Amino acid sequence: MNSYTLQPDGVFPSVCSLDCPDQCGLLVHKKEGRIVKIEGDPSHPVTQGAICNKVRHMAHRIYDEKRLQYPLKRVGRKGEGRFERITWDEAIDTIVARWNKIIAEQGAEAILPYSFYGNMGRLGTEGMDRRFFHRLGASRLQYTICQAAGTEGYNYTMGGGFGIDPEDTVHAELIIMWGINAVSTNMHQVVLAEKARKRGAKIVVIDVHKNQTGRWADWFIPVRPGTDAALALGLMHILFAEGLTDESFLERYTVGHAELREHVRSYDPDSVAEITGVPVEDIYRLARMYGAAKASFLRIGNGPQHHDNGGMCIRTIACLPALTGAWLYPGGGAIKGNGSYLEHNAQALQRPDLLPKQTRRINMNLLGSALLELDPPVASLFVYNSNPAVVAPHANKVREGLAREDLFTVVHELFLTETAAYADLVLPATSAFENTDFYRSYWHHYVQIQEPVIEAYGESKSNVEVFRLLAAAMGFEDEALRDTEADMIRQALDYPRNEVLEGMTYEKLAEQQFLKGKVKPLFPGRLHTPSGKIELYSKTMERRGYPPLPTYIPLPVEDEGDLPFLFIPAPNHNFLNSTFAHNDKHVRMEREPKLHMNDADAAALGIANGDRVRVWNARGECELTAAVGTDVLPGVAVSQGLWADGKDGKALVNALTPDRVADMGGGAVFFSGRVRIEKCAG
Ligand SMILES: Nc1nc2c(c(=O)[nH]1)N[C@H]1C(S)=C(S)[C@@H](COP(=O)(O)OP(=O)(O)OC[C@H]3O[C@@H](n4cnc5c(=O)[nH]c(N)nc54)[C@H](O)[C@@H]3O)O[C@H]1N2
Ligand SMILES: Nc1nc2c(c(=O)[nH]1)N[C@H]1C(S)=C(S)[C@@H](COP(=O)(O)OP(=O)(O)OC[C@H]3O[C@@H](n4cnc5c(=O)[nH]c(N)nc54)[C@H](O)[C@@H]3O)O[C@H]1N2
Ligand code: SF4
Ligand SMILES: [Mo]
Repeated sequence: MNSYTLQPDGVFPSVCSLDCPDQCGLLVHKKEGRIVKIEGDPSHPVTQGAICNKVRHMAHRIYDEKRLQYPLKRVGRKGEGRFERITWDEAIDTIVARWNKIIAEQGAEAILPYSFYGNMGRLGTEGMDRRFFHRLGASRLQYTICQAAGTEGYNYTMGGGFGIDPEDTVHAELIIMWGINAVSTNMHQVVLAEKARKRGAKIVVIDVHKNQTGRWADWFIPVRPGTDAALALGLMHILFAEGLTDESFLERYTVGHAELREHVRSYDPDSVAEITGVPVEDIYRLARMYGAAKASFLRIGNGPQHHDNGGMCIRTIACLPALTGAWLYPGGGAIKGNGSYLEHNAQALQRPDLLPKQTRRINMNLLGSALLELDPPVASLFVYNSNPAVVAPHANKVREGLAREDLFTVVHELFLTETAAYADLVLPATSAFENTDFYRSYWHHYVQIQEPVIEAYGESKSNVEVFRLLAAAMGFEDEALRDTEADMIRQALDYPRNEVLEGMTYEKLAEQQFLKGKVKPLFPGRLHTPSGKIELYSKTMERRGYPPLPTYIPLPVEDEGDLPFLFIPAPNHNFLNSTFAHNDKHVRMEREPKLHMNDADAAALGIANGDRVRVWNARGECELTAAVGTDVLPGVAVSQGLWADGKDGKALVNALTPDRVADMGGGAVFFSGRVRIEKCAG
């Protein structure tokens, strides 16, 4: 631990730990040992001194009176939230005794770790935790809840998480924000786009909801949920038909352009308008804008891929820049995610070689079924960095699983979340400002370091510390389970295979706080696809039983007659997933959970703006406040935010979401569920 940074007063460089592409550099101001102010680091080339409202108010969360300080054991019923204070020794002894019993009777695979990226620090999310569970021989979680379908789809086209440098997007002439609510979820992309706009760029937003990002656009294009692939194919139809393609780019850098040209003939603008709800003249206008611009930039968001057809949808959109050769111009091309550039040495960090045998893998999107139906059953669940009782699909099923009396659940958390309320033991976690860790953005090209800025809160411990403690208590003697944070950062960055990380060391990061990867432009160059080119036709997909060419696959229809609305429960502005939903300051900023409806639908149901409405399907129900207008198309209902259970426990939108898996990657389909809506009585 760097004692310099623990001085009581001063300004300390830091990094935002939240699951947000911007991964800002921060300056944390301290007075008498406490954080008094958090601002953006003006010297960070992407942050440039600006951060979001959520993190400017982060100190309210760090020092929230509800923050956990001590280990707790449950004294009430599961889910009730009654606990009493115990010591760390008692907590660790209890876990070890229960796990040893489970291992003796059922084997270690009966233990399931469940986590996500509540804190993006790699040591705490893919480091000591993975080493520990590998050595234990636990079941392995598939991390599919966020972008799994879209990532697989994008990879078929582009060979990995490789897009353009966002800092180059200031040079774009046309910017299309496709299914991304960037004003809330990627604010520095908006700042960069504003710079491009000042130089004459036009900004188009394609979304199912005219939210803050749609209102900011020069042109907002509403589309029916789950139909974006058809729109992209319609654009391709026109680009080919009107000779707006870059033939030399297609020839040099793609495979399958002749097949694609033939294939998209059937996606004529009339049929596409019918499917997508986008008028024919708008499809022509957009295609011609896209065809005329050289440096056109697509920022592809998470929305379109949280559907049953999400993988294929992103695979399809990702083909577009190849048609016009946009990749060759500064600021042209696309970003879906840039996570592959800064790839560190994951084998060294996670140590899969410590696994005694290849244990079963469990898709996190099927947590409810895993807890209720798996055979052999899950006997113990260890949750950290995540709040599945609120964020996982089919939440009522998840909660039924968590309520199992025979399930031994441990939750490592900063707050007594809805998930923690079901735990047998709750362990207090440090905030990122109390830890050492390293961070790499999945959007910009910087690697950053965090060193402790404040002392650990109460008796809280970091993820790395907890897993080191558990390893020692289980009697595991492997050196990898005793490594320090600095050791682990060194091991992760020691990766000669990835030239982008060349020259990046722990020491340099500690000195400079952030370092930019040595990223080369994608073209001219060889992609990581089998052909080394952009695969408009993919033999890999063909082998795996997918259509080899980009294709529109309609969403499966869940009982359309009875369930007239497609329900899109997206994130909101002032929370980050369910983080901040437990902090009064942020809840006040967000006010209340709403349901955006089209005025024609509302009128037909006798619903007026501000009415309480009940939203339900066979999986569950919730109650929201109607926001009636023209921000969504008829047949679509949008809510924003993963609200905590709160006073009435009625804002649990994931009570309604399906736990089907998407077409690719085992991804989640949060946005493909259907519901009914009625005005609440009284
Ligand atoms: N403020 C804030 N920032 C966040 C988060 C947060 O919760 N709050 N979450 C973080 C995380 S983990 C992630 S993954 C990212 C996600 O951030 P984004 O990439 O912005 O993804 P979403 O907000 O899930 O959805 C984006 C948009 O897709 C739209 N949409 C839904 N279905 C469709 C469709 O079929 N077609 C089209 N075209 N649009 C559709 C939604 O209306 C929404 O406006 O944001 C991160 N940043
Ligand atoms: N309906 C609907 N559901 C969704 C989505 C959606 O758009 N709509 N989005 C989905 C997406 S994209 C994602 S990524 C998931 C995210 O789901 P989660 O990863 O569960 O995200 P959060 O709700 O932010 O919960 C993170 C938890 O980790 C805790 N935490 C933070 N730092 C630490 C730490 O250092 N140690 C420990 N032990 N705990 C820590 C926080 O207190 C918080 O309670 O949600 C998914 N769920
Ligand atoms: S949540 Fe995103 S925008 Fe806000 S400070 Fe963190 S990285 Fe920056
Ligand atoms: Mo996510």
